[in-house]
Amino acid sequence: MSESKRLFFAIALPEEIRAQIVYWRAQHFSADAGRPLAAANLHLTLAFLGNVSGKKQRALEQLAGRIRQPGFTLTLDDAGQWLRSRVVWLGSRQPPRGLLQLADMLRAQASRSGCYQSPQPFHPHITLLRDASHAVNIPPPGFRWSFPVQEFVLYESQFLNGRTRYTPLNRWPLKTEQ
Ligand code: 2AM
Repeated sequence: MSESKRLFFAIALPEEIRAQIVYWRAQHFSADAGRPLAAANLHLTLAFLGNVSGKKQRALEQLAGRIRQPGFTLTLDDAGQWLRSRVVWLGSRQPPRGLLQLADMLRAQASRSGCYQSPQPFHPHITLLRDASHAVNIPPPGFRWSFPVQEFVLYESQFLNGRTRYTPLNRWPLKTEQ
């Protein structure tokens, strides 16, 4: 039997946006605010799958390949902190409908395939800091980060040598924006 992998579907961020976010984060948050995610790891999760066997991974990939959703523009114009999960995040004041529909579909497919999905509503976000256990001042994002989303990605999450690494395993295009 093949080994299981810890998987999630997400949206990748363009490299230049990641660089701008990391610069903004370094300017506004001191070292004791929390543990910053590496620039390469910044992403927006659509559906967390947990530990998945090779067989289930292939089934989920087939289902993902059937999704015919339009692309959309993602604007990162909101930031906040969740003290319960101890994260500082970036997000959208008005998440695009395409993003919410895509996440709904992937979460429904995951749930039907036996991957536990939290009953909590989906709050699209990009985690910037982990272990942010005390309230910090969150400035508004300095300027609007906007970019077209034309695909979604299946990532493997690994913890190796004390570091978390997200490796893209597969990706699927969204339909061209109208
Ligand atoms: P987070 O950044 O808000 O913690 C990989 O762990 C990605 O899956 C992260 O973006 C994480 O969101 C998300 N995720 C959602 N549910 C999770 C869970 N139960 N355990 C770990 N990660 C989860």
